[in-house]
Amino acid sequence: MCDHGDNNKSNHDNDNKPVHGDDNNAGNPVAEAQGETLEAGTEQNVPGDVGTDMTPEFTSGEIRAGKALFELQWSFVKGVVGLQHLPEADRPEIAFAGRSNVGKSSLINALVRQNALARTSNTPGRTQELNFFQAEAPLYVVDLPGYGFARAPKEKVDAWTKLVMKYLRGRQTLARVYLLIDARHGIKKVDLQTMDMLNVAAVSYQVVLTKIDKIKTAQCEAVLQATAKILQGQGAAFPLIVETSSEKNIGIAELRATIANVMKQNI
Ligand SMILES: Nc1nc2c(ncn2[C@@H]2O[C@H](COP(=O)(O)OP(=O)(O)OP(=O)(O)O)[C@@H](O)[C@H]2O)c(=O)[nH]1
Ligand SMILES: [Mg+2]
Repeated sequence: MCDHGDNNKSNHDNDNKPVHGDDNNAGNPVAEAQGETLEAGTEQNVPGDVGTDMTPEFTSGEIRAGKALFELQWSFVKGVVGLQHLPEADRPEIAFAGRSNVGKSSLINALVRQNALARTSNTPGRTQELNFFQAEAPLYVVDLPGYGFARAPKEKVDAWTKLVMKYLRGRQTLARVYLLIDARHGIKKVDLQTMDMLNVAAVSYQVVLTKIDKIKTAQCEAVLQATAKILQGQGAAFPLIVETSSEKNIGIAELRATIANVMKQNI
């Protein structure tokens, strides 16, 4: 998937192109999202921008389930500044974590195909609350403030970093954390600290490389290998890495598919 030359818009992101296979749940996107993957083993794997050992391969059913999940109307529920304000833990949730400016909010917007559901900015420290999003599906999507450097007062950054870590450690219904890593920089010390914390708390997490449009294929392959090597020693890490570009819509269909799988496994 690192092979992302000019023509490398993800094969799976042509929203007008139906994926092959019967469409028994047509008209009911949630049922489709939950049902299609049951047959996944019988469907043909989707060819295209997958092909390293550690990048996921998906069946057309899984890709379709992901697509259906994020075709739903996603909306903002609330911004949380203290754990006492968390919404009721009545459904699985996934959260997007990572250093400030890594592209968490942009990735959520790419998933839901909306430019401004989650607020983004050039300035590190844009997201300052735990922002919850929902749709007609049993899943919360949570956009987290970034850790590391942020252009905001230190006390504020310390407070939201503490809140994020507490949330990540303690939220019962957190089904998976998507840990975003800027593909230009790879895993940094502060990411390793977060991974350690998630390992200790036994919270499942999966690494997503972001902004791969900004680097060449060889560099992307190198960071992918280096990341996979680090993940081998991490107890709670899901071993497969998703490489993405929100800007160029690369890897977004695959990420949707992993999320649909997580939702299915947790309801
Ligand atoms: N080229 C490129 N730029 C991206 C991509 N994803 C995000 N960006 C840019 O990176 C900057 C930060 O994006 P955000 O989505 O706000 O990052 P964030 O991780 O939510 O940042 P905080 O909320 O501050 O922690 C913005 O200027 C985005 O336009 C990508 O895939 N490719
Ligand atoms: Mg943000």
